[in-house]
Amino acid sequence: MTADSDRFLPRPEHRFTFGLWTVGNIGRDPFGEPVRAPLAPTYIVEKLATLGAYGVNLHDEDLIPRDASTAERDRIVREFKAALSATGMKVPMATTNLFTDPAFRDGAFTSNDARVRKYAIQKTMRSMDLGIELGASTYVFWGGREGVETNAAKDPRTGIAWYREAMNYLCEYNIAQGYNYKFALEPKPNEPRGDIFLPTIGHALAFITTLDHPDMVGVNPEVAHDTMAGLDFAHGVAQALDAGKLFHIDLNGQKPGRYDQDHRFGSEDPKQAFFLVKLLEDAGYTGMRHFDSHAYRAEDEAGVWEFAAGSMRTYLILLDKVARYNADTEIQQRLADIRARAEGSEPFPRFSASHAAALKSETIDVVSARAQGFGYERLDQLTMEVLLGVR
Ligand code: DIG
Ligand code: MN
Ligand code: MN
Repeated sequence: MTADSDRFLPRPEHRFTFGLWTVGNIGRDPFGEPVRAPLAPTYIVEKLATLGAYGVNLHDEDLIPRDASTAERDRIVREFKAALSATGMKVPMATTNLFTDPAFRDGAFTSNDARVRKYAIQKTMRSMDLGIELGASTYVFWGGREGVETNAAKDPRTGIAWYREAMNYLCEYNIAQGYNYKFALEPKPNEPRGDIFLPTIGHALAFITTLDHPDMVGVNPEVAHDTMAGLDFAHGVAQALDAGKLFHIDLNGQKPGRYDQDHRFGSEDPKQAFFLVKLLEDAGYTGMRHFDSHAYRAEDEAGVWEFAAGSMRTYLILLDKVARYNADTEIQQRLADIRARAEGSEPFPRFSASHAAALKSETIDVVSARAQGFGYERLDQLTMEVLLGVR
């Protein structure tokens, strides 16, 4: 029997990744100054490698200061690549910081200043170049500043049209450069803008259908962002999976109706996290398990690494719970009974006039259907008992 610590010890094959900005979060918030010193990207790579992570992700400015000279940029990239090769850590995803620069005060791709919209596209192309240099294959677009505080600012259709203009242009750049990135839009309902364009997975999926290269673009949903909006995150992920558009995922913890807490994965709603992990595993998701989250502001650096280790450990513990759930005979028998009732006596056929005519005249036993419950209370209790460790 392997020791408990071995069973839940993260390894690179688990494909856990962290943004440099996550463990590098210095704890600044709207009401307080930083509480932790900045961590060098190379140090972050080394520390996460020792914890068993697979890789790191980054915004351009997480690695290269906005005002860096070309020589400084090349030195920083050289040193970072040396840390990657020394540790075997990868960079699966890259993205652009289109939210810190004051120029983005009214948005980046959707700013009411044409110069800023051009600057945002220029900055994204340069950041795509950096991502390719580091081996990234997924490129995330989180439009944190794409929105308004008042609809007096712009017709929302104009904002969406400018968003599409930028995405179409950058899809062409991806093709022209031969980068072969998979683009992933990251929805969020609000914060830092009063209301953000593409607020949910559904809005993003609809927007993708209007692009010139829809096949190139998917989504990068985040637990906290759907939860902030009071939505069931697993339902949104299921919608993305159904559309073949789950290109990446941001894992964390969040209480409904709060600001974007970005807490440690599984720390707020273990049942929601369990069913998310079960959905991803049932769907055969082979992408990165990316934690876009950070340690509590009350923590020092030691707490940051506890946060990182706990994120991965919780995912592995939930994987073990999924295995227990799938091996539990009473749970599986109850699920089989539900499936039998759901599937009925024969599969529902595609439409035909003859079938429609027969169906319209069929006598269906709705009376007993009205009377029969589904046993979900017992099934959910059994689920809770697996999660609480008594099954
Ligand atoms: C916030 O949820 C955003 C930024 O952290 C980043 O641009 C993106 C990548 O995961 N998530
Ligand atoms: Mn978030
Ligand atoms: Mn995110």
